[in-house]
Amino acid sequence: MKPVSLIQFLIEERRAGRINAELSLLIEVVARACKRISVATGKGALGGVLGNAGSDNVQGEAQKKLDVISNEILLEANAWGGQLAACASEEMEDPQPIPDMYPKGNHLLLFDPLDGSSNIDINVSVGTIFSILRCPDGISEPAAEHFQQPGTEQLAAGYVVYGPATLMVLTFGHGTHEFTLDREVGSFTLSRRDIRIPEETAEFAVNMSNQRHWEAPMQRYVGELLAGKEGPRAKDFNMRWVASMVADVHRIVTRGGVFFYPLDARNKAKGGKLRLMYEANPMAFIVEQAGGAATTGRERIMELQPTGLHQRVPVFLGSKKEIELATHYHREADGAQG
Ligand code: P6P
Repeated sequence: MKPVSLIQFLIEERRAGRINAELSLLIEVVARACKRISVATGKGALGGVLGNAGSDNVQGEAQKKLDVISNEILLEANAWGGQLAACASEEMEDPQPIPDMYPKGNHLLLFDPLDGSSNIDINVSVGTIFSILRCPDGISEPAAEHFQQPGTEQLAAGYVVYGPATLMVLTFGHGTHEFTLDREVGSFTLSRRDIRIPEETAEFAVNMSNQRHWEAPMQRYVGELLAGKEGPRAKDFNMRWVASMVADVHRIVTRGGVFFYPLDARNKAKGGKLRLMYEANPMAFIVEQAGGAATTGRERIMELQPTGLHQRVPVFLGSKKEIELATHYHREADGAQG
């Protein structure tokens, strides 16, 4: 079968009326920026880009040089195209307006420019996560509150995983699709159309070192997985934890599974660890469009009304039946507590 490039795919989708020209162009610009990030991450020690930047981000986390470089690449690529009103990033406290000398568009772009960057120095897959929203009408200088829209308002979401291959997984509400970067040609080529995540799984991803801090329903749910064949689930489960959300989610998108970053006694005051606007919401959109589910353990992630640009939430996502069961345990425990 003749390979379909990302650009050809987007033209097909425009012809079918599933995407407009501005959004199509915006996705192409993001894809091009991620190709540059792929080159930068691929240089490793030879590029002088490993190690810490010597600064902290808005989350108070030490920034890697590649965090800052990736953020700059995405900001520069998106400044002049005319599709955006502003950008927001994990690496920046406030939204970044489009410079006055450039045309502004009707979209808002949010991103985690290099998620899992603590893995860079050990050469484990990292990734870019992005989400695209509509800019409210009449707003030329979007502020944080204009970005704070529920995940159901997303026009598109995607991630690019920089691994042995560089892959982009993308949705704009009509299925979830995967594109592989053909480095010889320099373009993303469609490699999986209409991905489906199996509803059942025997593979889970969670940082087990936090187990003693989890809430009771999470202890119960994971305890049953660990009990395996002899336990109430009557089957054995396998565990994977890359500690790079994009890599863990891509495994689930590829072969099923579930991913958890639950509330625990240490992160409860902050609302969780992972960020709603540019990690949980885009991943939830991608997973739901592939037939999976995404909750906080209590409610659907995409229905949350955001209260802050860098708001943190618990994340349960992946194979539908398992997410439903884990969420049921949490709701049941809440009900029991009254
Ligand atoms: P832990 C990476 O720092 C990240 O934000 C996600 O990519 C990843 O899933 C999680 O944190 C890993 O957290 O506690 O295992 O280091």
